[in-house]
Amino acid sequence: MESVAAVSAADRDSLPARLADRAVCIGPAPAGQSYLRPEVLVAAARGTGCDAIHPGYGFLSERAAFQRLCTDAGLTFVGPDADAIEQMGDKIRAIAVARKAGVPVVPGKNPIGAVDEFLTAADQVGYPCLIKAAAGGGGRGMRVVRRAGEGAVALQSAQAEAKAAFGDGTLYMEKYIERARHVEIQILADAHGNVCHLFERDCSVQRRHQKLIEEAPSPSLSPRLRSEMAQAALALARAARYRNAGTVEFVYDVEAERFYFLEMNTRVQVEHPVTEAVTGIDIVQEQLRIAAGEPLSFGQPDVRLDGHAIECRINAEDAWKGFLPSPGTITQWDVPRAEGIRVDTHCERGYRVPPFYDSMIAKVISHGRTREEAIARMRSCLASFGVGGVATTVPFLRKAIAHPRFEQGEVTTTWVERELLSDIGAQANG
Ligand code: MV4
Repeated sequence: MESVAAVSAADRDSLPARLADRAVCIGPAPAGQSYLRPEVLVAAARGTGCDAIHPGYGFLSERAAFQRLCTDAGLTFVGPDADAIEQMGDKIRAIAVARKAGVPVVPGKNPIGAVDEFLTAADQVGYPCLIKAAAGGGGRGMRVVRRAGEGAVALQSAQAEAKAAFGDGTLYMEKYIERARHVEIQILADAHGNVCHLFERDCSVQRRHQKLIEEAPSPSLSPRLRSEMAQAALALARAARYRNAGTVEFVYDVEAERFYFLEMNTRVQVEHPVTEAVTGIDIVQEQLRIAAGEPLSFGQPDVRLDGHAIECRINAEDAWKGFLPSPGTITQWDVPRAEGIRVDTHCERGYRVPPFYDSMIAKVISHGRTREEAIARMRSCLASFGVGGVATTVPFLRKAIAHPRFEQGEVTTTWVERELLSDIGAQANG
């Protein structure tokens, strides 16, 4: 397969532009004038003779209208169809599909309109509860409500925020699971009725809903719960007649040892390499097979867990200044090569990290026979990971990986902000 990289002016001379068979410039550096312009991307694909567009994991990857535009232009969109994107993009519809498929959902109420409606529902499910935006996802526009008196203000501000951010102020509420882990199941489904899961990833190490470290398998799940969660994800994918790669996100209640469906992401995710490491399955290759109408290259019995994998996201940010972005020219780029280490990056010495985009500059994935070995390999890789010219999250990640709570595999979603940052003397705010 030949590849064409669609790049903005800022990325014209970048490593991915050179790695692709061809690169085509789709506009000026600001994303709104390049990567976020559906018509321009489709025209560039057609103009270079492409058959398909892989949308990646940012920008337009979960825009139903972009999928439709591709299809109408005779291009294959490497992902699910527009109806599936739309259905899962509406978190209330997604919950309805999950419930109908017999997947556990968090006690709550949707949608929620007036304050009295919220208060009645909150009395039933109990405090604390969580207000979420139907058009949100990924944690944007959420409000924890700890007592009835906070309800009115929380509802009003959540609605205003949702309306401003998504153009849709529809809200719903759930019981807030306080001691929670974020666990998600990778699925792949082809056009021939094969729906397989690739087990789970644990993404509990987050700060402000930005994932920092992910791993597979989850250190917190028993084999029984792992299997139940995977079956739940398959049931949802089947009920949604889902095709291509997707991730079914759950919240795992550590105290009750129960899991609940949260939402489904209809794209390949940043953290997919940990799943590739422990299953040996190339997820992007399977996405391309599926999009081409071919069957999956494996069946469910072929999917077995091999060891443990951890991913650290390396961002051009200064964790000691509240994760302040640090764009600029990379003057040193020494990436260790070692057994059980994969580094995905678009960076090299001399590259200018643009101020326009996400600050992630690399992903380090370690793989070992055990979690201990994966941690040891990650630790040794981070110890010799040398970047100059921009601040990075490497020093922060070294401390996170070495923290006893992480080593014990015991952290919950609030760990970074409630414990880790003060333990290591980093600043929680910019
Ligand atoms: C929750 C939750 C606990 N209880 N819902 C965050 C991302 C989005 N997909 C949904 N998220 C959560 N939903 C209920 N009912 C915990 C999270 C959550 C989280 C919450 C606060 C701070 C950090 C978090 C990290 C991951 C998940």
